Amino acid sequence: MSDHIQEKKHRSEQHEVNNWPTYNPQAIEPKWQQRWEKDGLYIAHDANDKQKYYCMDFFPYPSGDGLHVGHCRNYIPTDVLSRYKRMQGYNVLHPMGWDAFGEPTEQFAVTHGIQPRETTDRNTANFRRQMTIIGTSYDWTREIDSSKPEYYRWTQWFFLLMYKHNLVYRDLNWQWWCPTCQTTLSSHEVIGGVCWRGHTGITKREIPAWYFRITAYADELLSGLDEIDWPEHIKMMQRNWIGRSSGCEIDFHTETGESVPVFTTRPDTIYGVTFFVLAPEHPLVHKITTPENRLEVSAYISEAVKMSEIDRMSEAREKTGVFTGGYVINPFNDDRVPVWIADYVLISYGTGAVMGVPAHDQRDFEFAGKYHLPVKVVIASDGYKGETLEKAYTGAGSMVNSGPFDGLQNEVGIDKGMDYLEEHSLGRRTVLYRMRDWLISRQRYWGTPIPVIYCKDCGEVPVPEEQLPVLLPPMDNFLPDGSGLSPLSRVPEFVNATCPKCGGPARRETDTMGGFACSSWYFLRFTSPHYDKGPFNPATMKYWMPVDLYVGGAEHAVLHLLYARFWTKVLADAGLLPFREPFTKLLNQGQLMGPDGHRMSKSRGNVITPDSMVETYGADALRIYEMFIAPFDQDITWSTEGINGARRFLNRIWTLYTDTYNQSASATDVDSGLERLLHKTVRRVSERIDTLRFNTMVSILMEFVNALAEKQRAGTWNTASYHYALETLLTLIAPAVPHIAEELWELTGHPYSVHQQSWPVWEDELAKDEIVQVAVQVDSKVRGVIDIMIDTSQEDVLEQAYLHPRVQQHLQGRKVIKVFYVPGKILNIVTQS
Ligand code: ANZ
Ligand code: ZN
Repeated sequence: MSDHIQEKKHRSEQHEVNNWPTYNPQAIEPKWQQRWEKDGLYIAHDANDKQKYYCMDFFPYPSGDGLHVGHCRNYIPTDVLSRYKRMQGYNVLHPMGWDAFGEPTEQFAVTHGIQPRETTDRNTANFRRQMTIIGTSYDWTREIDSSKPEYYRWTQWFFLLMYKHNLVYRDLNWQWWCPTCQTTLSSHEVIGGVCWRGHTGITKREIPAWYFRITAYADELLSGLDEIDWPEHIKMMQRNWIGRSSGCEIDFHTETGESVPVFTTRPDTIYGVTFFVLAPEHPLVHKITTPENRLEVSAYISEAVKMSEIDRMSEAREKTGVFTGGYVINPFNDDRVPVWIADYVLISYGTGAVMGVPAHDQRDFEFAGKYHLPVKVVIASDGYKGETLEKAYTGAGSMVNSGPFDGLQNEVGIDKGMDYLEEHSLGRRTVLYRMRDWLISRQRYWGTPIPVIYCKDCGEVPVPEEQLPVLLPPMDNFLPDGSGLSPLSRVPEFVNATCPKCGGPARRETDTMGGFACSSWYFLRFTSPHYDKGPFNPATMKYWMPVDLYVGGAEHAVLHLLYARFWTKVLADAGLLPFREPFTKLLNQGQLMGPDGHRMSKSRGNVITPDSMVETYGADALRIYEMFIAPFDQDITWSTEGINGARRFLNRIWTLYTDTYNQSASATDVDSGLERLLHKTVRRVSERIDTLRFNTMVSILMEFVNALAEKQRAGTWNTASYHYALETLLTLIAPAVPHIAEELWELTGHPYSVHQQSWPVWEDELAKDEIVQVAVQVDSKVRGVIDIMIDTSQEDVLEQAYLHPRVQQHLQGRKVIKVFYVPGKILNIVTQS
């Protein structure tokens, strides 16, 4: 410790001597930010001869609360990558915009009693300011706002395009309805029985609404997943969401000869059918129900329709149902099978009817158990001797009690059964999807008006392209009034229109599109944000697209990320795009929790803003800290203690230059050890950025800085190699800590700007190294693992260990009394017990 103080004293004396300024991020950061903006340093130029790199963050809702440091975990690393790519000679497109339409923005306006236009402008300005003070290098000349007419005009244009291709339609249907939002929701927005905004009490309403026919692309949305570099869990969620199921329909018949098909994936179990179940909403229910069962059946139906599908599908819930009194005939063996209704059968899936096979389907097994229906085993496992089943047997086995199929392996029987069906016209092979069409209508004000007109004589007429945009009219009171109609229906000047076909009086559609329509194509708009002859300029689109790296939160796995893929495929089929997947590589950043370990939120009072961190520690410290605390995709808890360490690291860089730079510029000696270290460091930093491992990028920089400081202490610094290393260091840190790098670049007499320098290259021969992982223990328990170079000193290993958040956490409030280091293996920090 006392060494430390002495060193500090020594340095402060030095810079009095040198008259070198002290490190003052609050002064230098805004200065450089303004300069970069003024010089247009980050403007992306279309179609030049450089290779392009399109690096995009999810565009945010410009919420009124502004950004917290959690959001920066997305923006900082992509900024580092963009800066690095620019230095490598790429033409980088790194844009930002605002997902401004939609319920969140509108809700904020309601709460604060301000017009959404005004709150949107205010909030986006604040977001932009916050993004600027953390040193991001967005090309602000390409800023887009999905709620501006010059943008939503094209969202409407795409709607018309889909209309032309029969990919959008209007339908009267039972819809999810959120009584709090007072709007219909797409089934994609109903998660775990609550609306995506977190409201409970959602119900169903019969309402006409507009749908995008996303199911037409189900197969390609599945197969396309194999071509893209996305996190496996996101792909899995999309696969499950699409839910492809291949099976067959088997036609059962009522005793009066009406056909009632069922969907099944298991035709091999057809001889095990002992009952038949219709969804309560099935149209045949009324016909088949006998008079004596009618009362009970009606009572059951009225309860069942109130329940959400999620609840109805829940495996844990006790199965219930009622007998209709009717029967159907099994086409394979002419068995007479009783027909029940039960809420575990959904009307929206398959045919809304199920053949009950209690021996081999667990839901059917529970149902049969409850209502004393027979269980007939038709698939026998090895060694099965006719025992009573404890639960459904769902495994493989040989077919028994199955007429001509007896003795077949059941997997073979599935296929044979389907062949038999088709040969005897008893049914057909089919493929089903869980995914439904995408409901786009919202009965809310703050969204893109749906460009359709209704005429008494001509019916539904799309607004002609030349009449776009259909402008959202200003409204004083834009709240829903409980009628279930969009607030726009209260604006006569909006509603009353002229029929584009016959010129007669007509009525405008008053629903708006949900916000996910706006975000389904915005990545295309960034390639020519001011273009007005189409949604995008085909030439610049071709140059920039597809997006090379797309980074955002995992919560959009099946909403935005599926819709954007769908639009891309539609546009490709319309001949507008030469590719079919918009985002080549996708990454989800980890979440940054508040200091209390919870998600940051205003209501919890655990929000840390970039503003306060920049004010206290500087943007560069914030950047370094956010990258260092954890791997990019890992959740982690904020610690203000940690950002102190980041700030000290920057001080250390600063003093490297304070103490030695230019004191002997003419040195010619070569320090071959240092040269090797430099080449290694360049290689390792490059590799880390390439693979988005920003946390270890920082530790490598720290090691290098320590090595240089060590030379300083030892007095072995005055070599040509050392001076060269100091110069190179500034280019190496420029992407991560752009301000301090620029300031030191200038102070050391280099021409502006460090960000326009080429990224340093390494020589393979010099850059060989060996990285080892050291387990860090606190009182002999492993609390973390850090990557270090084999020859790192104990002191440096310890320093890195202290920066590890879990280690930090376990050292909190404890006094370190001893440290043991087994080089390259284990570091044990012993505290006072
Ligand atoms: C008979 C059977 C026997 C079934 C057996 C399964 C096992 P996936 O794979 O998810 O597509 N099913 C069909 N339509 C349904 C509906 N509308 N509501 C609830 N369940 C429905 O599931 C297909 C299986 O789900 C179908 O195959 C059917 O039950 C049931 F040993 O038919 B099975
Ligand atoms: Zn008309």
